[in-house]
Amino acid sequence: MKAPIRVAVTGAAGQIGYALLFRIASGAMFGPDQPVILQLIEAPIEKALLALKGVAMELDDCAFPLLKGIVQTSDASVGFKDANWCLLIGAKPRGPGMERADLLKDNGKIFIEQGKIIDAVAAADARVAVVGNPANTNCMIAASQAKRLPADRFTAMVRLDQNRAQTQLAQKAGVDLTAVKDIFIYGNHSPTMFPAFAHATINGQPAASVINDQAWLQGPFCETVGKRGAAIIAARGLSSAASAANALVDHVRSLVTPGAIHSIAVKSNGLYGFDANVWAGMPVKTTTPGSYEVITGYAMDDFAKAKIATTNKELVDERAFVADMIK
Ligand code: NAX
Repeated sequence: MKAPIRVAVTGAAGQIGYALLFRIASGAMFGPDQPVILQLIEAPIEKALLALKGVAMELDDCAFPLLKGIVQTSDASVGFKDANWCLLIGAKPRGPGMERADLLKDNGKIFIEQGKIIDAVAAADARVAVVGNPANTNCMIAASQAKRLPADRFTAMVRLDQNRAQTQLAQKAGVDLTAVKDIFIYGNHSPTMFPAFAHATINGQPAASVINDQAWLQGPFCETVGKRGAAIIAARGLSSAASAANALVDHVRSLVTPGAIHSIAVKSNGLYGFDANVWAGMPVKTTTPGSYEVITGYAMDDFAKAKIATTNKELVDERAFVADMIK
């Protein structure tokens, strides 16, 4: 039996946490032979900590063979201690009438603190995956605090957008989901992100020629993927949770599987028209478990360049809002 790995999860008693923890404990994220210790971190609020206690009781009641321990805490320095993976889901939601700049600043404080603590106490091989919104910029903020851990350990999740795009293409073409490959998300996890349909394939053929409807690809397809989160809130009365948790399982699973090709948001070095040092969704190939290289060489047409410019501008604007915090 392998030694257990420590997986820290913030916002563990929230919606996504509730849909996620059972899948980590069952082996879906790290594989059926990898034991885990869950280090669950919640806000120091009585109601949240009580809810966390209930979640931990349910985890116990599942009798998962791979689950070797549960830590419950509101102290991040306890929760991130020796963690091999830090899954940052907890964030402040946007309240009524709240400006985007205020949301960025309030979350900035959380992610500055968590970035510092992770850098101080997490395991030497620690990897960080950010889900809490605005995920890309929160990830950049957390990474900005790290002196020990390199920036490529910090990734933000765009996998839910990738999964949404894959399903939309399969449904439009009337093919099985698994026939769709190489659909990657560029940019911000927000309605501006760009699902680069021109590089996707369906049964090995260019998706654009199989679907043969450029107006749909440029219009309704991009719009449906971009606004899917809002459509789910309108239908369910709550934001995406199970699909977000599933996407995080996929994000981490792909990152620990050498050879996997997928989209994650990583620190830009100027590729594909993104400003250096914003965290942007890109195609990557996992090299060794937890490490990746950005896939280069995809050609962008004028439509793609314009979409990337828009999502890049949003990322640059978000960075400007928090620039004074991360100096
Ligand atoms: P919930 O409000 O259900 O849960 C969030 C939990 O985080 C709460 O239990 C809260 O007490 C806790 N929390 C707040 N501040 C904390 C802190 N400093 N330390 C530890 N815990 C803290 O939200 P949920 O639906 O689970 O969504 C969580 C985040 O994911 C939100 O920011 C949401 O916008 C974001 N999402 C990101 C997605 C993505 O693709 N990147 C998709 C889904 C989701 O919208």
